[in-house]
Amino acid sequence: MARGKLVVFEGLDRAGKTTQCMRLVETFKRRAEPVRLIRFPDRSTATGKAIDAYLKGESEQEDHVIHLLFSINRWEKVASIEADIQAGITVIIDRYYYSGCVYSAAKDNPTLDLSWARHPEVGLPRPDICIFLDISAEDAARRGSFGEEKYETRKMQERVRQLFGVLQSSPEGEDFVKIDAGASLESVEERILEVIAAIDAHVDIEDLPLRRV
Ligand code: Z5A
Repeated sequence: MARGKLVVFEGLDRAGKTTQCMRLVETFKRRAEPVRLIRFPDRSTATGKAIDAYLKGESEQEDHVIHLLFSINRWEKVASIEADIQAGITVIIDRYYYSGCVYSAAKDNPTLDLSWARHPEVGLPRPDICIFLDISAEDAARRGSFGEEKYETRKMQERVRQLFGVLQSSPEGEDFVKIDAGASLESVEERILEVIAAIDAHVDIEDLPLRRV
């Protein structure tokens, strides 16, 4: 039996990640292909609840502490992600450790740069593909409701975009496929489906265990 794929969506706030993840899940279901969707942060666990309170401004956390909580929130799911992939289920992830690294590094804390931020993520399952929904901070802001959560400011989003660019030009960048997220919902979806179809061409689907970060 072929293993499932690990597909990650990344991008700025309001890039359309959740919308496109849901559409992709529907496509898989229509084709009767097994699929599971995970969103990070998963706000339902104990760490997720602490993250949620922080993002909503209901609690304070030191920069390194909140970074590590986001990382724990991913590690809590690793065993089930690996089990699903092994069982032939494709796992789609809405935000992953790339967000973890860039949002923390965007705070410009002198002891929390991209390299420090990446350490706790080393060993996570590495995705077969990271679909980066590319949108300018300006266009994302036009989609509304900026300012409700901690990082939803124009300044933060611009710095995050810059740091995603740094990640994409590092060796890690080979996992990324950039898609113009400013296009219509339907054109973005069409491009995503092309990218997913192409994964089979460059990933040995029988390969287990998965590569690691
Ligand atoms: N964070 C972190 O710091 N460290 C970490 O390790 C992780 C995350 C994992 C919460 O994340 C915050 O946590 C986030 C990063 C940080 N902070 N910020 N900023 P989240 O994933 O829970 O929340 P989010 O990224 O803010 O999700 P979002 O606002 O839902 O964005 P989205 O999923 O990319 O967008 P969407 O909900 O699909 O669409 C937004 C709107 O645009 C909606 O009205 C759509 O109908 C519309 N839309 C979508 N696509 C289109 C197109 N193509 N055209 C026109 N309109 C569109």
